Amino acid sequence: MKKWLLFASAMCLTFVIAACGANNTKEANKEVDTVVADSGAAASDLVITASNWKFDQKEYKIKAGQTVNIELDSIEGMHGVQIKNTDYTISGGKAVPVTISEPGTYEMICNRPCGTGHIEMKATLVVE
Ligand SMILES: [Cu+2]
Repeated sequence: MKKWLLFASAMCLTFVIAACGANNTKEANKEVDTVVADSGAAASDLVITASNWKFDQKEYKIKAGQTVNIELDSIEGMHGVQIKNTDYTISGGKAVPVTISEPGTYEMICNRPCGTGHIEMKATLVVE
């Protein structure tokens, strides 16, 4: 009789712990979703989405002499953007006002060591 009681309480405890664990995971996921949604609402004119190991487009276009708020969204891995031949670097979470007065083609590279495909992370910024 006592053994049964012990077994029953052990089962109850296991169930409670499992339920708590599941709730925590759900809440953590919810928080991450909210953060992503908020960063997407920032006032940026151009969002570059980076993943392992590419940017979402091969080519981005902006107008010469106009200030464009460029934001980097790393959806997989941690990346950064450097616009070559300029002083601009863009890291995640915040839009950077970029003004390039000289029309031309600028190479953009990932400036944050991010793994095996890091050196292949390149895109072109066309300033026209
Ligand atoms: Cu990288």
